Amino acid sequence: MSLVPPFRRTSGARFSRQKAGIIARAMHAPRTLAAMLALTLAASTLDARAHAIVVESSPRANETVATGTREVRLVFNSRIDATRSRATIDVPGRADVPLELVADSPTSVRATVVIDASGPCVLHWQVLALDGHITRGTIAFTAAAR
Ligand SMILES: [Cu+2]
Repeated sequence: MSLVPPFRRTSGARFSRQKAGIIARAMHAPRTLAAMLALTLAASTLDARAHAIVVESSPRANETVATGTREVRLVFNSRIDATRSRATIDVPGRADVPLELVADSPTSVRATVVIDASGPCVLHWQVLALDGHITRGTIAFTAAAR
């Protein structure tokens, strides 16, 4: 210990402080980026969860159902305000038929529709999620006389 010249110790200590500083700086940027990315992902996940997205429907997209009186049901991934949600349906011969939505559960609504003829149908839905965001979408299906 006493044999090591003082300048050697000093320069050695300086070198390692410098080296440590470079490593710390080099690691700081990726850590910050990773943290920001993690926050962004967390925020977008929360946001996606808060928005109402259809997770189950009847009819299902591209399904073929029998003509007649059918029940339409939409299940969402989050709670919705059924009173501020709307749906219309295009059925063969009639377009934009308003549906009377009934709250089925805090996350689902249902309605009854009469489909008189065979052909393509499109259900248009618009719901208000409890986070205040409105989402909308369509579900296309086919009606066939049996
Ligand atoms: Cu939302």
